[in-house]
Amino acid sequence: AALSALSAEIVSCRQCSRLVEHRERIGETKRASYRDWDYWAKPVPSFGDPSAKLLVLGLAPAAHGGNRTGRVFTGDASATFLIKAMYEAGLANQAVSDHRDDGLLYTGAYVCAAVRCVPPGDRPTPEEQRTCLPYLVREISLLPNLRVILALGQIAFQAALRALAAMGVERPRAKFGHGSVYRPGGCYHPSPRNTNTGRLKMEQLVEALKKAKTIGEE
Ligand code: DU
Repeated sequence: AALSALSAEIVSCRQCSRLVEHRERIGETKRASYRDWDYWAKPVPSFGDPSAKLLVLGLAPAAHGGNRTGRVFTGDASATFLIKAMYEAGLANQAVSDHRDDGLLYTGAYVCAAVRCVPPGDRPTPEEQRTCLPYLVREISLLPNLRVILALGQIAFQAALRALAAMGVERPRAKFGHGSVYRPGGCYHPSPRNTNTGRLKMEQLVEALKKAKTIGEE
């Protein structure tokens, strides 16, 4: 209930005027070409298993991915790649996801993004990242079983470290150490600029997810 109240609050957020304008402009210009769609054009809430041990953290919604569907990592090339890997790693009940009511369920994983609105050029400003961070801190606090955060890309990784620092988790370790509560890990973002260039292969993402899942269960 607290998680869904937080999601509702996130969805109605209008703090970053540049992002509000951008997400709504995309909605206005694209609604015509997605006539059958209820084009989202709002902040995108997180999605997944509230008892998750693993948090998969992306950068921000994509213009015609999450910003269109209303569900994080759904409906674009990055999402297609990630969902397949989630399925292969035993974290998702299906290998494809293209709209927000397609029956997808994550088990043991919760998926969110460091910034909740689509940013111009996929690049949120440092101020936008700072403004959005408290949502991540609160969301992490509402996941009682969380142990591992797998950050997809550098911005997500920084957000994870900052969120943990804000929660008073000192110098979170990348390797297991006595007393560490959360473990942050990184992986290249599954965007076409990494997956089409061979920088991130499907088996590497599946491996990173499986490893994070195993660590969470230790
Ligand atoms: O309605 P709800 O139980 O708050 O779940 C919202 C949304 O989260 C649901 O459409 C599926 C997803 N979800 C999940 O992926 N895995 C779970 O274990 C529970 C919910």
